[in-house]
Amino acid sequence: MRASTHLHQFIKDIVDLCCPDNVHVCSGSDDEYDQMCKIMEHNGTAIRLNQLKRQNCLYVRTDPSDVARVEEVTYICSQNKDDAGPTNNWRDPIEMREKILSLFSRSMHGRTMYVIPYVMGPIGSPMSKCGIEITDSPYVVANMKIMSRMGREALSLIEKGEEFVAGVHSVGMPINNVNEEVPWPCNKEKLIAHFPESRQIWSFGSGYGGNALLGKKCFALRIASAIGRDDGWLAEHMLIMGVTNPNGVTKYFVAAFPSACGKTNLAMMLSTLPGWSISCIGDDIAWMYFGDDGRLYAINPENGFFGVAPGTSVENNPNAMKCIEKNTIFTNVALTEDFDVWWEGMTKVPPQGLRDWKGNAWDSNSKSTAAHPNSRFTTPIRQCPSFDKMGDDLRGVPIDGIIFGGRRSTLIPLVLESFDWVHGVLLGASQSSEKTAAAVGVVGEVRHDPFAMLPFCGYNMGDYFQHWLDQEKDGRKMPKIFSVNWFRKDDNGSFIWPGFKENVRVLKWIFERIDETVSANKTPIGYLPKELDRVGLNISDDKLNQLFDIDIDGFLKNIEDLYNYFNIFGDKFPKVLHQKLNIIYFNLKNNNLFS
Ligand code: GTP
Ligand code: SPV
Ligand code: MN
Repeated sequence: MRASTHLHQFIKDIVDLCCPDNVHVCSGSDDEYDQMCKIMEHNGTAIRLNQLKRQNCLYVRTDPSDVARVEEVTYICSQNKDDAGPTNNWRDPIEMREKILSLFSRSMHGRTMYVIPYVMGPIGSPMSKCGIEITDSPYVVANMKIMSRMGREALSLIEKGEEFVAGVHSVGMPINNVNEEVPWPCNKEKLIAHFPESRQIWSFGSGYGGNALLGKKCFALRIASAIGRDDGWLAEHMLIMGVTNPNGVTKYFVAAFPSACGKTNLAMMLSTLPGWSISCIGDDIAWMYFGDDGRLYAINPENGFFGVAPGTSVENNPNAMKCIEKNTIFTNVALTEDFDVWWEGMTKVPPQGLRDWKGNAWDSNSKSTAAHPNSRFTTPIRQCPSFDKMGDDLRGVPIDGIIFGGRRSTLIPLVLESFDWVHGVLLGASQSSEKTAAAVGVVGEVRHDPFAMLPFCGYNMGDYFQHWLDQEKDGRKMPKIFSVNWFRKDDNGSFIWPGFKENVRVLKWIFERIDETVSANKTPIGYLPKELDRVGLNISDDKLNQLFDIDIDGFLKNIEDLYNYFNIFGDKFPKVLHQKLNIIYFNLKNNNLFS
């Protein structure tokens, strides 16, 4: 959509459709944020936490039925079915519009409709983009204030004629003679529809996370990936981090891991290696483009973290613990007697007198967890002690390394370097991971999740693979591509690799491979380290070898499964990726273990 006349028409159309009692155009001010908090406290949505322990923090419990992204009812409504591809749910845009009109009709009755103008990306960056989210949820307003550049500046850009992505969100529970206000209004029926051609998003029935904060997955990944396809850039489910060596040289990496597979933890980690340090630009989404100098640049479109709470501790992620000391919204964690928060993994021993995420008294013998496994914190990025000032750079940061990862208890080595760009793209396309609680469904099942974008690619994933291949051009300095897996388990089911801050040892190897200062073993599946820096780390040779063990039969089976999987893309699956896979299969089969 373009220009302010469209904005006013858009607002009027939604008022006519949804029939709210009031309209509030958000300024993004701190007073307005306070007002949203007060409304949530008044409605029982939120509790204010202990001011001495968590300054200006809110505690929120959702309805137990509304705790994660709903992939089954997420739709890409492109004109042609083929443009959504085999990995997305597709609906005809005209049919979907009818459905939307019926769902949203009077859906905001009895509520205030908030108009949220926001920018994804640093204001003034040529890469940044504007959005409008219309919502009937004060929880969404408060979260969007933390997660995006929200308010007056965004509005004035749009009023000056900037295009914007239009999003409409309703919790789907009008207040009338049937419904009274409840702490967490939502609807049993949920629907998240994207119109990539007209750049619109409609979300109904859920108030939670990626379902409701439309700037995040809906805009910055699904719609933006389609814009990126058209305009030659990439919108990715990736963290952005800086790694600085003892000589003071900084390189920037991006890393794509599926939901709840370690992006936030890696992005914010503290290094255990003397002289090495890590800085954070973003923890979830990267928008990337090749600059005139032939280098790949990345910006973080977001302005906050919507991070997984369980597992976060002073030990594992001290920077995250610092972030969430103030100005943070906690959703579906446990509540302590003195109005502080707790979750599994925060401390070894849970405090007495906890209330669980459903509000019930909880005891540590209980089979259920005190915090929901997908409980989260929303916190401003600038509160991260390792926030890198380059995060505000209008051009973005130059990327030297791209990392793909997943949660795999077997097979996939701790780290591996691709032979070349095409092989790197194949590594991305081949990603699979054990399912986590971030989406509704069975946890633990291994599923294919190419580029960690399975739930987030707004167009045909076959075209998406080709779009990645097309990035390689003469005159461009292609980043090296790596794969990592922190989650390999031993026969007892324990993680072999300590992970978290020790991951810096892997980052060091990656850094030095890019610098060409460290050698590697060439194997049929890629380059593996000859050795990792183990100074100060207590891990046996045997364990380390397990992390790099190539199970040939296992890999052959894995590749056979990949052939089947890639078939779903038909002619859209790029031939060069197939050829690359054939070579790897052949070399494994013939035991060509090279060097
Ligand atoms: P989304 O926000 O859903 O996209 O997730 P994410 O990729 O940012 O995942 P996050 O860093 O929040 O980690 C999710 C879970 O994985 C947490 O419970 C972490 O404790 C755990 N985790 C993260 N890094 C490691 C690691 O290196 N080793 C192990 N064993 N667990 C890890
Ligand atoms: C994810 O699931 O990858 C998230 C959380 O980052 S949500 O914003 O809910 O999608
Ligand atoms: Mn994510």
